[in-house]
Amino acid sequence: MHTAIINSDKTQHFTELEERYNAHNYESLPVVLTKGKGVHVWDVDGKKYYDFLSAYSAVNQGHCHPKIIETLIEQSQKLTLSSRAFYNDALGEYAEFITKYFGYDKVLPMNTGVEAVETAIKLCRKWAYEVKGIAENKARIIVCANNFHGRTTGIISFSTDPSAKKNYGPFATGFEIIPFNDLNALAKTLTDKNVAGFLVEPIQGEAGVIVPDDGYIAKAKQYCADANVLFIADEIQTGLCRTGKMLCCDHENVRPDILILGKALSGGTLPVSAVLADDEIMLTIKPGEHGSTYGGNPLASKVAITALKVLQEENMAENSEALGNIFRQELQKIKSSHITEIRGKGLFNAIEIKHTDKDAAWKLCLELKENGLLAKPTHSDKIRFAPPLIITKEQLMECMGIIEKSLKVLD
Ligand code: IF1
Repeated sequence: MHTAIINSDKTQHFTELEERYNAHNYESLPVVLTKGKGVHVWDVDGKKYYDFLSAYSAVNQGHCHPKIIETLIEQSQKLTLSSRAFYNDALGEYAEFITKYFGYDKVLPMNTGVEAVETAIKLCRKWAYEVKGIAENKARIIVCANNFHGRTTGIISFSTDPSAKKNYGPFATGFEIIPFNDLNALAKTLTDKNVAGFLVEPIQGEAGVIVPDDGYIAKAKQYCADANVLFIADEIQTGLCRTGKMLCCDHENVRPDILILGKALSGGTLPVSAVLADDEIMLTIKPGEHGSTYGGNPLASKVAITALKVLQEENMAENSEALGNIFRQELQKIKSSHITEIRGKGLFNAIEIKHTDKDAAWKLCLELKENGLLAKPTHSDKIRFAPPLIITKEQLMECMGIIEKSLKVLD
């Protein structure tokens, strides 16, 4: 546990309330937020911050985007949930919209990201047995070391992070872990005829924004195609313009066999996730075999349409690409001996901190907070910088000043 000086009664009240009654499954930065608009959030004392986490890329469109909120309010006064026991007049419209938007035959709607990953795994296995012809229970799915795909018992079964797994076993089988960004390792595992799919984040987020070599995604896709293995892209965090293209796979003109989306699919208003695939894969799941009470609800359906529309209307991919380049250039110019690496694509970036104090990244985040910018350390020595994609160049330059000033705390 890190300690921090809390110098406001309100902050103390709300942090204590959470600590007293809420499970201790997070170590939050000591700031209590009450309002968000665009690239900014405000704490309970009225202090304004730039949000450089964007709720882990769920608010790519900016906090409380007016069009998304308008849709949310409008639909919430009409029909929020029908269950899939009946049809509703929003899901079909959404399904048509999102499948045409990304170019797939079908969508399977879920809620959280991890549910969508679970769905993709089930789809992949069904396809393996019913289309590819793998013998029952023999299908294997290849994943990468240092992956992050969520927190269910199924998904953590193939995590390599001890803190995600310890004392949560026994674990599910049928997964093989290979190093990320290693085409030889992939080629080797693909010789096994029981391999059904390769599940990968095009850039590893939780691992610290690990960008693979140029060509890795395209070649991995090609190797999978040659081996009749499904290429499954977890774009929950990298998708929806975060990395400077609509999908991170677009950087290499790769169309995944199964595409997984979440987070910004609702612009941060409610949990909405989706799995996209063509009929050969999607129609292997039959009525009654998979679903979710809230999946495909009318409120989520309408909100997701608007959330996707505004990404395009406001050119968020282009802005992410352009400002991401500026961000990394400007960061290079700040000559801090404590930054050992700057990496990223679009507005999905991270720095690595080297310091004798192992709490340096945490301390830097506290200083950034003091100076009006919120970011969160990961793995103790990395900080992710991922502002909403509507940030302007002027705002970004102001943030560079905050970062430069804050880095002095480490001198
Ligand atoms: C937490 C990380 C970010 C994801 C990818 C699936 C999911 C996620 C690629 C699951 C979720 C979140 C979850 C959040 C922290 C966060 C995170 F550091 F853990 F990895 F963003 F970088 N696939 N990522 O990134 O989606 O079920 O949460 O909707 O605290 O666990 P979910």
